[in-house]
Amino acid sequence: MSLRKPMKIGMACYPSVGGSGILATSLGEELALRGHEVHFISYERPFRLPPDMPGIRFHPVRISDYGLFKYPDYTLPLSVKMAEVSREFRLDVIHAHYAVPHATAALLAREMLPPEFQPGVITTLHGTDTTLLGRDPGYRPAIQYALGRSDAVTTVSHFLEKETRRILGVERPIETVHNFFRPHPPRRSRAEVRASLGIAEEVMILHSSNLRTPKRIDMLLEVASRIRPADSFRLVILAGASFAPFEEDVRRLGLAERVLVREKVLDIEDYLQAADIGLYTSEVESFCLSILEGMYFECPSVASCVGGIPEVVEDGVSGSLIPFGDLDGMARAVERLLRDPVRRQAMGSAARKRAQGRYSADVIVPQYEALYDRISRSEKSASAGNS
Ligand code: GMT
Repeated sequence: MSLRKPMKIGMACYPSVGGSGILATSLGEELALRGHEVHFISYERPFRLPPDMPGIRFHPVRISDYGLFKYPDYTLPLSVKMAEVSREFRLDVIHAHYAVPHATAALLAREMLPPEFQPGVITTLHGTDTTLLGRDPGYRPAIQYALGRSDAVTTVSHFLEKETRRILGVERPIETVHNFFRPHPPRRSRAEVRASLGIAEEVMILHSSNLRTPKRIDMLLEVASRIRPADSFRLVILAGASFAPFEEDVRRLGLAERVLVREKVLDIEDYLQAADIGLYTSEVESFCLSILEGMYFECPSVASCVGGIPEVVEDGVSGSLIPFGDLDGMARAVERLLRDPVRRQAMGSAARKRAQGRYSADVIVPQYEALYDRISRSEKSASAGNS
């Protein structure tokens, strides 16, 4: 329970497997545990949101498929739902995770409401909303508008803050609030999980992602094919999307015996505790929540030294960072950890210490609470001034 006054918070996010939705879901859970009322607004229930949790409500956005529309529209029904929920539950703030379309929809929702029902709008940028869509002329002006009009803008790393200023030319204050993780207790033991995967003595290397282009799954498999001895490890891929497009690469690289794939896994903690080394070959990454998740279970990662990853991992202490694209360098870094369980353990415990000290829910969630508090107070005084 938090010492702060309970607030009513609208949480808009993607419900599917992806860092922004996962972070928003964990934040909602944490806020509910601290006594706040959290209203998730999305086209589906976020996949990691526990059912029937006190303090959490889910409001689905219904999308109509009118024959007139070649492409169904989501932004308008989303903003109408946000306005409805704001009015009915008197939301203090709407927290939009990922600029498109959540931040623009939240601003539109606010415009639809009379002053006394208008919530504050906080936008959290997660990554590709800046690094990819921020460069797309079809989205850029809408993102710039949304960032300019939000009451507060946060980014999940200092790297993303700088990129947002550089790519989108934003001059307003941006606050970095890093991602966090609080593991749920695993349901099975490490031995049970490894047995279920058919892993005996081999070292278990874990990769967990939505397999999107920036994750460079081609490079992940290439690195795996260069690790020696080849029979010393198994690579377990927790795939947030279909792995089918990569099956051919697995065969071509002779990895059929080495790679195990599990799609859309919910009990990630089971796998995290069973893993020995994480492997991440991303070309861009604003934070990389999956690395942090592993760190909690004393699993050090070998990762590309890109984006916000150096804010998460201290190279040589809590993991190994290798220049992007140096596939041999990555394979050698994995081999060093494969060969040396003592080093692996030392890095694993440093990783856990760093994760708990800097990126725990207890460190990060109060930063969001303070922000909501600040924004809802300034909103209230602004609407009192208007009436
Ligand atoms: O998949 C998503 O939900 C968003 C995705 C993205 O592409 O923006 O992930 C980002 O958000 C995560 C949570 O904040 C970060 O851990 C990821 O590093 C980040 N991905 C990229 O920057 C590529």
